[in-house]
Amino acid sequence: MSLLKNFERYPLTFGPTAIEFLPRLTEAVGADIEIYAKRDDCNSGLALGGNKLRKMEYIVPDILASGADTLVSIGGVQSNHTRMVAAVAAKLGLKCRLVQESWVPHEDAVYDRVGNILLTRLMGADSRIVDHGFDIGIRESWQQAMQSVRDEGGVPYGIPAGASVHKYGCLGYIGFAEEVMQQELDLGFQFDYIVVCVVTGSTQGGMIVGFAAADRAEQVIGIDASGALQQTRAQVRDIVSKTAELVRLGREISDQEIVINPDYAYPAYGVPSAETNDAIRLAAQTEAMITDPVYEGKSMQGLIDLARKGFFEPGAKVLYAHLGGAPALNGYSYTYRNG
Ligand code: 5PA
Repeated sequence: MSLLKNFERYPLTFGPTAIEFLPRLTEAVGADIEIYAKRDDCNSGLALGGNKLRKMEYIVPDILASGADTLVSIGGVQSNHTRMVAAVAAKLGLKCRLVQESWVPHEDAVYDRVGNILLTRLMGADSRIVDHGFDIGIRESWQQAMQSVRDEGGVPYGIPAGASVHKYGCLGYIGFAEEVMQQELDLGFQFDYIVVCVVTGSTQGGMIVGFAAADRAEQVIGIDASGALQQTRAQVRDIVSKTAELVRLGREISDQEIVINPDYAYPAYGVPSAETNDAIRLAAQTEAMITDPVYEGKSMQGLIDLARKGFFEPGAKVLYAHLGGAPALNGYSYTYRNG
């Protein structure tokens, strides 16, 4: 029985996302495992899709009930999340005000004009760039943006960074876990590990709660891309506990069930290492699967490295959760000028 049966969902995605075997990547990695991907990067027709739409499906009913006329959210300049909030606003006929902070120490002549922020502006959002550095918590600039909407006579609906500390932010990825378990029945086997990028926490958090219902939470391997492990771990811990209670999981989730590997976030949030770039190139050149330097490239790097180090036992079936994010590549055009 679904943990989500009492929660309303407003469809923004095409439905269950594809799971595909990645034979050429599996071979190139050269470990005795099989690599699959679940393609949440191809989940919707809204502005190139991605993980935030799964989260937003369970937040939209609350937005509509609130009577708000403006969505307010926050992220970095190349935030995928704010692109998705802008998309949802456009689709619902609401206004959108975004605070885009300088989260990434990256210099590129067109960084603030291409990729996510270009799409965000194109969808009519009022996007305001501010100077603050990286932080996944509740931000003053976000609260100020809400106030500025009120001052103008509007009714704001606030969505925190990555929709993560929102009451319903984790529900979408509980749905992901339930969807995987359903797909496993059709595939005729179970995955041994699910590898997922973690920053603000509700993607992995939802998976942990969803898989915990089958006592499989420890199979969810979070690869930190925040470079702020303690804060990210504390945020995942907090939202997992609150969400387990919200959906009446019926038991506590232990610290051991929250697995986050910090080894691939270097040198900084939003800055790819040479090894991240190698992973991005390998996935692109073997499977035409496009990953980005901020999030998915780091979880791909983690998957490849862990596989080569023997972290996954022989014969393991590993599911890479592809959460989207490719538009940010445009902000790194110099890095990939030769491929
Ligand atoms: C993001 C997040 P969580 O924030 O739920 O942990 O997800 C991490 C993640 N992959 C993984 C992609 C493509 C993502 O966009 N992005 C944020 C954004 O502002 O875009 C919330 C940070």
